[in-house]
Amino acid sequence: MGINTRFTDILKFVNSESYESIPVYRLLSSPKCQVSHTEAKIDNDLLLKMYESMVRIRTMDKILYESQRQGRISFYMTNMGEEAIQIGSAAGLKLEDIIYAQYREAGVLLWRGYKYSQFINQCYGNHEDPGKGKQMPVHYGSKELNFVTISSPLTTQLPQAVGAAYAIKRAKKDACVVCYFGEGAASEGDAHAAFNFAATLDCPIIFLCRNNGYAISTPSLEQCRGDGIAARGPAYGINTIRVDGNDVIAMHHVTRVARDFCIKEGKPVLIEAMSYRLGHHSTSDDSTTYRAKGEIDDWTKESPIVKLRQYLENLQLWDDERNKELEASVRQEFLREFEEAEKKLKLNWREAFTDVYQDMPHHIKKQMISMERHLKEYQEHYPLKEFQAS
Ligand SMILES: Cc1ncc(C[n+]2csc(CCOP(=O)(O)OP(=O)(O)O)c2C)c(N)n1
Ligand SMILES: [Mg+2]
Repeated sequence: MGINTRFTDILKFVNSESYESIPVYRLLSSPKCQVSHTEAKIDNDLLLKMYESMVRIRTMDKILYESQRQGRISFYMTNMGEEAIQIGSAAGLKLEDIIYAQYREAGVLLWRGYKYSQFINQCYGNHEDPGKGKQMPVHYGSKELNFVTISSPLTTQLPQAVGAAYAIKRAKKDACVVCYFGEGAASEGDAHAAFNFAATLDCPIIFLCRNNGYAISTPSLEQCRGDGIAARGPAYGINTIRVDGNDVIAMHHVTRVARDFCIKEGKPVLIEAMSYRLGHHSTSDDSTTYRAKGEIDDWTKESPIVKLRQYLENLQLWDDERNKELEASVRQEFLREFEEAEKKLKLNWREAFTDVYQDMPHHIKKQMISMERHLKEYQEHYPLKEFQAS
């Protein structure tokens, strides 16, 4: 079996209560907000960059969320409350590490250098969107930034990420794969396959579970029994840690140590980052129908931006004045990009028929020709000016 076998004549079932619950690694202790471990300390410039990035994500979320509400884009998903998971982990990685994300990890892309204009172009599906408007908003991807394009079906990224990690190992690269997923996605069968392949094939991958309390309307308490997602790690033979996902310093430190372990030992790590989804699941959801407002208010006080700001103020690195300036300048910058992107044309409508097959099959050609005729006849009913002419 590969484990030390011991025999007993005591008949006893083992369950999650037989073990102590896995503790949550935390450095920024509230309300004093002080880092208790020197080894994890981050220099001030990096701390300020992390804070600024978290504010940038929050600003983008607010504006793109509102733009969906105004009917300018079809859909949006916010990252609110989970900025520390994204920024802390991203800062603990190197660009050559390959990211497989779910959909609520825009901060990781931002940290890697994805521009506001690129986020907006994708959400608007204009002619500068590399996905040519064929994906839903927030399904970002970037080859240059080693960020594999998001796909909607949950958990597909996990086995794929393990395959990529195996390839990295065979190529003897000094890098790892980082695979983000929600605690809800962990209930899919693909999660089991991924954990087991990663463990048995010794793949350098960090499984980073964002436990934000909900999978749409299903609270994590109903999602699984036992000691959460982290408890599964040791059962697969994977080094595991649970961390306070609202503590950006702990997130950063854990990710750095996990990365070193993955690459040095050529083995996987599972991180369960505990946090809270402050926003609705998506713009198609109204979370007030299944959770109390008081719960959201309590978590807002514990949110990672608030915690990091308190810490920076304790260090006298931050104050109200600087905060106002940052918020205003980031908002202005975003709105400038936003106005530009709104003017950009969408691709020619014929693009809707391409890129599914390498050679367009006869039945799709027929559909395209009939669309052409239809648009000629009824052009006044369509906003053709918003599309490239050919
Ligand atoms: C295979 C599959 N089943 C169901 C869905 C619908 N769905 C989209 S997101 C979601 C909840 C996922 O929750 P979680 O993994 O916790 O991520 P979170 O949204 O909380 O970040 C569900 C059920 C889907 N996209 N794919
Ligand atoms: Mg969730």
